[in-house]
Amino acid sequence: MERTFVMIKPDGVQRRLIGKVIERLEQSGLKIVAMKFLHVSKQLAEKHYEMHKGKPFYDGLIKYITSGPVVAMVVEGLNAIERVRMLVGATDPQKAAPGTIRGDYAQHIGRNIIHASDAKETAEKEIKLWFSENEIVDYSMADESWVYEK
Ligand code: IDP
Ligand code: MG
Repeated sequence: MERTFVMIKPDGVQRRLIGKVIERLEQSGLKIVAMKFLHVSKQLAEKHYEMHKGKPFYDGLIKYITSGPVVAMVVEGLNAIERVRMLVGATDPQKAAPGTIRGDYAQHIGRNIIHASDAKETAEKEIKLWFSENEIVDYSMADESWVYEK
């Protein structure tokens, strides 16, 4: 099964949306295999968003992501990377469809609640950056044969 990295950003935590966001991931049949609550250091934030260095929103983005605690997760499931991106919605909440997390809970591109890896390589890289191997838990769910035919 595919794995992806998901983070509930500081605005999601401050607005008490942790439960609602996790509920959406769980309801779709995705499985959480790692989770932690932490204040992101400037160093981790810069590493995580290194591809955006030099962009006009970069400084604000680092400030935002380090402004309060976040929930970091590894989520597993069939096509988890693309599936989670679909549940999350477009980067700009103004363009995110209703029914998506950003479409339902956010207003502004600079306060868009949640991060999710966008491709196989970034998912691998981000999971390694945020979690050590022994923080990822291997287990089965009781309803697996009801979520997946095989
Ligand atoms: P993504 O989170 O949907 O993958 P990216 O383009 O990778 O979107 O941008 C990373 C994050 O940077 C966004 O989620 C958002 O928090 C922030 N961001 C992107 N573009 C802007 C912008 O134009 N203004 C403010 N923040 C932005
Ligand atoms: Mg991105």
